[in-house]
Amino acid sequence: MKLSARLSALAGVSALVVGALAGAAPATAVPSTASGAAAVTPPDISVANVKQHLADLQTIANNNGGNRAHGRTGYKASVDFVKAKLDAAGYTTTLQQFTYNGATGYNVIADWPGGDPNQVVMSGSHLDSVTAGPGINDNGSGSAAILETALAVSRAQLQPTKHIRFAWWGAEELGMVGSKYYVNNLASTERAKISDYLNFDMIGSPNPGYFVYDDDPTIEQTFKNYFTGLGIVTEPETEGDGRSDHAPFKNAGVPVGGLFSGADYIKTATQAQNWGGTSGQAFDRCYHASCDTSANINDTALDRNSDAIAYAVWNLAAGTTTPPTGTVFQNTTPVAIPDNGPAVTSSVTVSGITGNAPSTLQVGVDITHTWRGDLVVDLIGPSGTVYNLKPYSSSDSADNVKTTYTVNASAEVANGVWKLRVQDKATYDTGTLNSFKLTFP
Ligand code: DTR
Ligand code: ZN
Ligand code: ZN
Repeated sequence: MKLSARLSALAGVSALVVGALAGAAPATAVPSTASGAAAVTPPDISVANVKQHLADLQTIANNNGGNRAHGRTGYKASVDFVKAKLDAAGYTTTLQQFTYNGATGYNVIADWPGGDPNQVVMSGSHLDSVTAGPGINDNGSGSAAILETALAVSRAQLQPTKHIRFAWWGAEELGMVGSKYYVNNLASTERAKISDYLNFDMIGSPNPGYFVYDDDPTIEQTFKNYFTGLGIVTEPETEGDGRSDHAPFKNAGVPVGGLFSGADYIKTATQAQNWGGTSGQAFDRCYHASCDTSANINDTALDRNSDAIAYAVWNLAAGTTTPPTGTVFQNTTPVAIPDNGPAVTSSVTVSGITGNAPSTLQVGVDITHTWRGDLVVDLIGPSGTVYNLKPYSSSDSADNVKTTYTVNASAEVANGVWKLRVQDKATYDTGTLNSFKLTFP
């Protein structure tokens, strides 16, 4: 561990030094600064993060016979992938099972705790592909975008007025089987609580259009406001009304809306003038084909539509971003991570917290690394209990680990020395543990 002069760096921070480990860098505690409700500023959704989810879904298809279709192993792997991320982010998740064509299907339902249970803003995307291919635009794109939006809600620790729910539907490609199952099995009292259902099916088409469903006027206007702000014209979605998972909701009387970047219809000359791309060609020439891979995505469309989703969720749920009300302990001394070498640690000393650690301990990790799959990251509590935050994954070639994990540390006394342990388990890439932060809510 590098123990170089970091005190000068800390001097500029108006933080209280509460603990210094013998022989380790000081940890700082930033006291709570509750300041009331903040303005509703939707976050900019990182298209890089959305694309990483798409790369992961592509890998799942590659490892499971080339698709993620209902009843195939690639579908269940997609479900497990999405659910694990949501669980780690603090969502209450439910796997809803159904049977279709003799195979078990799954919907993933994720509820963000809080908000008025009688007013639910729900966003959904189908997670299944056709059997012909990996289904990255149809519908990895919607699935990845709402996943990243859900993670952004968690990062903001949003305390919305309305309750926020997300859903990933099974077997849409076989006739909206999963979403119909959900709606049919929802008590009418529960159905009546859904004030908005937003659907995202194909939002990164390679020759994109910007289509807004013209169903509920408020939802439609919300999306239009976003695109108007970007100076982008939109058109009402006409490529087959009722051809996706919003249909069962609409039929049950739920206000619906959504975004769509086009499937196998042909882009007109006027549309190409407005949106760029190629007229006389389909919005998605790989629609339902084996070439619907991670190469079949227009990054700009994916980026704009992802931001539009967050804009709509934030505005329709009238969120207020929670000011940081917790107590923060952090260590900002950089620690080099040796290549394929021994584990390194960064420590903070927690004091002044009564009783056990929370079930929602926030563990902020900031690591720069050129191949993060090499890294195993663990939190070690004062008792010595190890909480794995990130496993080794040879295939995850993305850079960096810059995220906040939620850890159930309620079996552990809060006060004491907590460590973040990082080990690089493979050769070629190295990096630095830049900071380690614990937030006690
Ligand atoms: N349901 C689609 C594709 C699709 C076709 N038209 C629309 C309109 C609105 C949303 C989606 C679609 C599929 O999964 O194949
Ligand atoms: Zn689709
Ligand atoms: Zn489809």
